[in-house]
Amino acid sequence: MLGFFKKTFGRFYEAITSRLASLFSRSVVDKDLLSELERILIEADVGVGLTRTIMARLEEDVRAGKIVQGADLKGALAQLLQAMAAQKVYREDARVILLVGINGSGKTTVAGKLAHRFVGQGDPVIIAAADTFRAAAPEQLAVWADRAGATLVAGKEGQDPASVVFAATEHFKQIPGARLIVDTAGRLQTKVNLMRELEKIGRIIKKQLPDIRTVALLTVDAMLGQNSFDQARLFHESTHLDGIILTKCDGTGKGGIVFSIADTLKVPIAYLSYGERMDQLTPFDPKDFVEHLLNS
Ligand SMILES: Nc1nc2c(ncn2[C@@H]2O[C@H](COP(=O)(O)OP(=O)(O)OP(=O)(O)O)[C@@H](O)[C@H]2O)c(=O)[nH]1
Ligand SMILES: [Mg+2]
Repeated sequence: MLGFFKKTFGRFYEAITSRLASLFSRSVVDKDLLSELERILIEADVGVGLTRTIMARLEEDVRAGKIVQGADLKGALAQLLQAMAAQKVYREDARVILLVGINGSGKTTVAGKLAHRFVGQGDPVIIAAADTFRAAAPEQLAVWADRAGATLVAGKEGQDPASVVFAATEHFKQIPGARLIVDTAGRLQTKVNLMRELEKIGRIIKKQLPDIRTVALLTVDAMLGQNSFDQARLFHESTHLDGIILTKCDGTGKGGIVFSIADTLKVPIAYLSYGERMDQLTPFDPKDFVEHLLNS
């Protein structure tokens, strides 16, 4: 498991892990060490506010004599980070997944990866190409669906995406045990249009499949760092978000973003996506994540 994590997320961790190792090996935790830790957390995109909270707790433990050596610090930090990343836990049992996110954040790629994952678990998968805004979108999705062994339901360019979703839900009803993944457009003429469209899609699903557990997952490009929050908030306002998929984790060393997202948005991290291959997606496990982050 360690090998898998290191190989996969080596870069995602690197800014944090290697620098932390030298702190944890010291025999005394002093002011200098703490400010070095603070710098590392901020540079790893843990976020200024959250870093302050973490530092305040650790300083308290130092004052109380609970943290003396670097090893104590490691234990305390591990507990804090795990608690933060695990505030909300994502359950993977939804039959319908609505993927939302700004353009280029990795929705279509994730649709393919999730389809591959569920097909691997033995479930028939239907993908709805609800991005009818971009001409090439259904073709891109068709390639993924084909590779994953999923069925694609697509419309024509410019067709009302809600009607594609309607057709997909009709198909879904015919196939026992199926999963439905809805890929949406990341860009419309205006944000208002985009949000209205997502609301409409949400309404169709609810009306068509009232008894089926449906979740909306937001793809967030990990490379955007702290800039991703404004977008996440925007989506959060019009769509209730059930989880975050952090994408392009292979492209950044700032894995600390995981904690600031979980803490700020109070939405669980559902998956980490880290490459362009179909199997490069993993459910997010806070305990594993923190363990590997703090152990180089
Ligand atoms: N390295 C890397 N590239 C990725 C990852 N996920 C997506 N990409 C690439 O990022 C680009 C955008 O990904 P898409 O899946 O098309 O994003 P989208 O959200 O569907 O974009 P729109 O449909 O335009 O809104 C593509 O070139 C992908 O190959 C990832 O985890 N790692
Ligand atoms: Mg797309």
